[in-house]
Amino acid sequence: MKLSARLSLPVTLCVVFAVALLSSSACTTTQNANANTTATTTVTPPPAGSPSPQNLNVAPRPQRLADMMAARGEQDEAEPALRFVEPRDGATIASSTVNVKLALAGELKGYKPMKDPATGMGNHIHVILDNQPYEAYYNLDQSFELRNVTAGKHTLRIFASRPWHESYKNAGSFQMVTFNVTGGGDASRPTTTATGQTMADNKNANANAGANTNAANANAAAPREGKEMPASQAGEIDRAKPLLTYSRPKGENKGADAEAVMIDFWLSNAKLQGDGGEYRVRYMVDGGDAKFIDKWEPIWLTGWTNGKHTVKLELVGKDGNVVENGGYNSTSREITVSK
Ligand SMILES: [Cu+2]
Repeated sequence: MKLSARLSLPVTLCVVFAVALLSSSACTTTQNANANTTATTTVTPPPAGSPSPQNLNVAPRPQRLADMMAARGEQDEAEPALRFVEPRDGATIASSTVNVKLALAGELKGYKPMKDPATGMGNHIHVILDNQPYEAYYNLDQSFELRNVTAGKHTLRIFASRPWHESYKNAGSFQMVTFNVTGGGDASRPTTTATGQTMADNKNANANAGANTNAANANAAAPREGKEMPASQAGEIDRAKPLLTYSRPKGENKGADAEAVMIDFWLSNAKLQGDGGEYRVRYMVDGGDAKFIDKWEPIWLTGWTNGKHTVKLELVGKDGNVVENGGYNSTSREITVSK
């Protein structure tokens, strides 16, 4: 995949330049320039049936978010520190239900995960099993249930988030454990894709999770927060190596969230070029032009067309190649946008 992408680009450009200039040396020059900048990109035709071309632009933080931040007092300067109470790092769990229990400390400045029943929003924790889309966890007084987890090795990543899903980027906010599940209900596993992920169940599962959360607000005895997890396995992560954790966007983006869609991620062991480091985050929407994020901050993209889109986020090194780390540093998500 990576090899063919690297080969096909210079080849395509060679053909274009050879025709234009009738000179084989132009190919070499183009290839070299390309290798150095990596900013040149292929243009992929829009998917069949797409209504109109999409012209995405990077926009400043939406005013409504700036207003929310102002109304939150000091919360956005908080440095929440999370810790796994369970599962413990390296634990073996003889059940397909994995209870996630977290302790929150640190410089909180009023930060408290909690869903406001009126708005359905609030501070929360992003919980990421293996490299699946995150789940939102609001009430830390109760554990979050990862249900139907496949037997085998898993990673679990967590970090503190704001109501609009922007992560807290202080060091203590992010934690990762690996654990092993034995037994459990593997026989009923849905069929999986080559990457071990089952995307087909996400919609129903999300709808169920939403229903459960609403019920929990209405009735304290209702089931705790949780999610039926599609099958997945841990990537072979080296914790000392650079790691990009994909966070946003995911799922359905409606209304104001669809006007300006936020890209946000967590970075471990890697500093981006604009922050004095050597790494870049490469993003690609619908297989189009590769663009780069050079500071560890969220960006907002406007100009989306309604419908399904794919967003790919990758951590690349100086050489322009994805930094390998268990496959987590190149992640694609399908999202929907409805304005
Ligand atoms: Cu969130």
